[in-house]
Amino acid sequence: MTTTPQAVRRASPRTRRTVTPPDPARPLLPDAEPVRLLDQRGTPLPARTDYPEPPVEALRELYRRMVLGRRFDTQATALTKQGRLAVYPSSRGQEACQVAAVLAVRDTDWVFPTYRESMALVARGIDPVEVLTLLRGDWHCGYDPTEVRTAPQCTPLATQCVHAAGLAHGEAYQGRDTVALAFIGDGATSEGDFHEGINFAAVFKAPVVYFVQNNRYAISVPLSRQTAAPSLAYKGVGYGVPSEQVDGNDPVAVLAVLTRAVAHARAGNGPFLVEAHTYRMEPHTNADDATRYRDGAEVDAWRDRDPVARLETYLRSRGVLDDAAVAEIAEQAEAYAADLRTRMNIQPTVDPLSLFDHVYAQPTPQLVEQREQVRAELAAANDEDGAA
Ligand SMILES: Cc1ncc(C[n+]2csc(CCOP(=O)(O)OP(=O)(O)O)c2C)c(N)n1
Ligand SMILES: [Mg+2]
Repeated sequence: MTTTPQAVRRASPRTRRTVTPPDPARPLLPDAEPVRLLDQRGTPLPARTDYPEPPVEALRELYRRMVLGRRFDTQATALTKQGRLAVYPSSRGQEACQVAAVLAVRDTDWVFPTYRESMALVARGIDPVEVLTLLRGDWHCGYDPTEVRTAPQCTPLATQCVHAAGLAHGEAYQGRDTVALAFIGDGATSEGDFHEGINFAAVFKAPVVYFVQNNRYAISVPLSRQTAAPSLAYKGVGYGVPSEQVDGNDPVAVLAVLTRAVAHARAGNGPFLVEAHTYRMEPHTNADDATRYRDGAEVDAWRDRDPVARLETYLRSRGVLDDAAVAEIAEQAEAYAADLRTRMNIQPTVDPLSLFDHVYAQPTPQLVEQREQVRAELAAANDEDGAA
């Protein structure tokens, strides 16, 4: 029965009811606690219907790529010490995020990484030497972004959030069901481009998953100096974007949450934001000294939540991983690192003028002028060498 204003007026105070409209923000809100499917030791927690556990074969593959990813990461750090790599931002400790994220998307989807995501890129199957080309300083990007559907790693913070929104919108506009996965750090969520990108994606229902790896620091700036928000996941809600928070050191939960976020975006429901709570075990890059701003006890506490050990314990308890399988995967990781070492020890020949290629589809007049300047300087230097 519809209640007319007259009916309300006639009703006695005892029968009058106030109808509270449903809260439109409710379906967007993250869980109060990060989603967790394994405890710190790798023991399964009660199953959840909203985040079903991924198939066990997917978890085994996740483990294998996390072990390879960690070995790649250690090798890359060693290459900086040998002078083979200019700089390397390690993602040790963030393996669950790096690997589960790329396993949650298809090869036909697009990934938008930052400088931190070298491990994610190798987990996506990109040649590790091509991944490290940027960090060696040889080229803007070592792989062909269109071939591997992975944008170049972004160093200007948060710019990838805008690129991802544009690409996802364009793909949807052309009738394709491509999803864009944009990685971003905790600190970079303070940048304007994050807000502009997520707002655009929300308004145009662009299929983007914004994946915030909250590793608690932006170089030396701790999260408490970065934001007063109760969780970075709430930053999506203000833009009308459903958001979730997850234990970023629980590989099973990260894969489950991202799988649902990707399905949400692919089904035409617009963007989704996931915040993963994790920790950067190494300094910001090899050029940073983290002991100047954080305490060893804090690092040790996170060592106890190691994502690789946690998944290994779980898979062993499920009977799908044993000593022989662990040893075989470790051997694969050693062979992978040895091959990377050998190939990174070959000094490449880089044409300095190639610096100007592929910056814009059509070079700007300034770029043409700069290129000519460099060409003339190189020619003059060559003449001097010849005359000497
Ligand atoms: C627009 C811009 N401002 C500042 C910097 C310098 N910078 C490089 S990394 C970084 C910290 C970013 O921290 P976070 O987003 O948490 O990512 P993380 O490095 O922890 O993965 C800063 C300030 C930059 N690269 N771009
Ligand atoms: Mg950070």
